[in-house]
Amino acid sequence: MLSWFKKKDNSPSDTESTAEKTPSAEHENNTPSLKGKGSFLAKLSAKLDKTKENFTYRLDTILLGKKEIDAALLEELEELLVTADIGVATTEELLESIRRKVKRNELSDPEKLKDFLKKEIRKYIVTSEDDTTQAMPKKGPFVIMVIGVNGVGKTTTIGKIAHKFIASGKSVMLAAGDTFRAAAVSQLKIWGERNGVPVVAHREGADPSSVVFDALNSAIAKNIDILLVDTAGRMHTKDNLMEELKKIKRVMTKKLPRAPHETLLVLDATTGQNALSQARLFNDAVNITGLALTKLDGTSKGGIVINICREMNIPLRFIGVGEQIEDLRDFNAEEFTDALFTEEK
Ligand SMILES: Nc1nc2c(ncn2[C@@H]2O[C@H](COP(=O)(O)OP(=O)(O)OP(=O)(O)O)[C@@H](O)[C@H]2O)c(=O)[nH]1
Ligand SMILES: [Mg+2]
Repeated sequence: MLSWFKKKDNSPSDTESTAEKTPSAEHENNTPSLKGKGSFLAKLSAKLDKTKENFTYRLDTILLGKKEIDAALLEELEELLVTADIGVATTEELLESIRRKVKRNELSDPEKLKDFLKKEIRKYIVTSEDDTTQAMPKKGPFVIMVIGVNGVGKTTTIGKIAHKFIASGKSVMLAAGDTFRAAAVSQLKIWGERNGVPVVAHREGADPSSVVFDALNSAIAKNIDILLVDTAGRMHTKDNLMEELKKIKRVMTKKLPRAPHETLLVLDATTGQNALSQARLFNDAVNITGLALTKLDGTSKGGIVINICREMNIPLRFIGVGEQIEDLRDFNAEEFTDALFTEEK
């Protein structure tokens, strides 16, 4: 879990590598045991079922019984890729590389086409995978500010991330920076109770920056490892929202110069292309360092993963595959494509 903590540290001098501190529980999903890996994959594959119905199994139907890769087949493939929300540009590129291979006689068997697609799709995702490093600061908590429009799953994702950190032995605190609705604070408090972690909250309508400032002070005083900051997804206007987020960041910096160490944008996979426009909008306003894509279990448009990785040069950290506390996965290109292309139904 939390793969970006495992990567080698080459960050500036006030950080240190946590590689040695990473508890073994974090490696549970990377064990070489085929059996373990198999069931892990099978579970992910089952969660992606709607996308598989719409993409993988339809791809099988298109390829079934075909003798050659001709224009008609490529047309069907094009429609399939576009409807799976892989994106027009990505679809065109994929088709172009298939045509090139076919022309050079390097690809003629429709059965091999599936493998080729899988490899190409993985390449898109891998190239966008993170090689920047994030590590625990020497002083103060590692601060993760979670942003996104309303309803995408910010608060739920915070609850799930807290669970992952707790499982790996880290101490966690939550900050209720969404003061726009009273219910937002109580929802975060429920996640706090579920995880057994403290929640710093003020009352509805309070200044989110002051909540976050208090939370930072408290986290530093209590030697907390990870501070997760919830934010509002809705303000009176979009500009208000962006200004609010910028202000929260500014206030944090006053207390901890490098905070937030991660600005995590949560996107809802069921909104398809809309997720991409949100990513651009937020990134223009506040510099996003990581993405979480939720509700992949509820959509047939899981191809959006490929689209987002290709279009946004921001690492996809997590995918949400359900409403339960354990339904958050570290995103891994290989696992994802394996799960997407596994045969079992
Ligand atoms: N199926 C599914 N549902 C999810 C997932 N992540 C979140 N949800 C659900 O999405 C709904 C909205 O989640 P919240 O966490 O309240 O979203 P939010 O972004 O905090 O919303 P606001 O606070 O209103 O801005 C809830 O019903 C969650 O249970 C996921 O990965 N899969
Ligand atoms: Mg919320």
